[in-house]
Amino acid sequence: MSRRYPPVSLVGAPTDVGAGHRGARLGPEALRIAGLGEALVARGVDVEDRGNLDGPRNPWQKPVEGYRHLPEVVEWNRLVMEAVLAELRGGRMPIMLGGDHCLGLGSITAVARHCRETGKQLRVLWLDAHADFNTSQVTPSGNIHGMPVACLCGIGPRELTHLGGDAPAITPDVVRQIGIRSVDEGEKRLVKEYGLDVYDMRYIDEVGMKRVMEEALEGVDDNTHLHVSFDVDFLDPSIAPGVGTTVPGGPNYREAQLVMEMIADTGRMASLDIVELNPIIDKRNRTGRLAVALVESLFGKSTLMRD
Ligand code: 4U7
Ligand code: MN
Ligand code: MN
Ligand code: MN
Repeated sequence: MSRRYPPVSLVGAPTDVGAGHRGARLGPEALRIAGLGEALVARGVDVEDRGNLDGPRNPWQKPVEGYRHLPEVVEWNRLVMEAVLAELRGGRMPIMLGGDHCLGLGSITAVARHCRETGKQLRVLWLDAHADFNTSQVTPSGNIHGMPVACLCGIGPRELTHLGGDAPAITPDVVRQIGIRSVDEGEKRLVKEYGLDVYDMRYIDEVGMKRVMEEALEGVDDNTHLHVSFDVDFLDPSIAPGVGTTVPGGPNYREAQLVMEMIADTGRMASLDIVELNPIIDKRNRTGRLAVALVESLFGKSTLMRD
């Protein structure tokens, strides 16, 4: 156990307002019950659990003009943005426990602002089966958890693109998307147009996860703030069934573990989202426990040979 980690704050955001299935609101509790806090303490990390943010309930309505629950999504993201920014300014590493992935918008908006304030270079690793780059015009569902990357890059409703004041919060060149295997037709065009750096499953199969991670982490240096946005549906559904939108053909346990270990090796991870865990669909919180095991790897848990 060589590396020292900054103090961590767990920030629960129990909502599924951005999703098409209900249940991701139980994600924070499922992660706690799977022992997330205890696992970090066992790694020698100073952990504060801030409890859960308290946002609007899920009204469970149909989309309006291409967005489902836009006012509620805005409100939850404001809360997340403020909470994450407060932790960063206090010198702590926020771990945002979702909740659905629309919350990545608030979290990364805060991180980007903090990077501007402190002169850090931002790198976002987006681990996901999906590109989350839809807009109201092209979305097949109206679910805003399919839109946060687009909103961060300045495409989307003003309330979301301007969450942190100025837009865009980030430029596409800071993002590396890994594990992608489900991109909608219109979304595909936008991903290409904006030049997102996508390591899809075909590329992972062809060159292997080690090289993918080397490429995705290239240029990360001592002045880099590395943000990891971990959508649990990144993982293959055979090992992680407890998510709302499973897509077959994802990374297996060993590949996922290598991703986390290689991130840990950089020593630069400074904020993390764990999102889309849906214990309602799960079996005995198996997916929550897997997520915790992978977070242990993110915090340097390794075999005897590497310690
Ligand atoms: B997640 C989808 F159509 N693309 O927009 C959409 F396939 O945060 C899924 O990555 C979005 O889990 C999934 O509704 C959002 C769909
Ligand atoms: Mn996602
Ligand atoms: Mn996803
Ligand atoms: Mn999902």
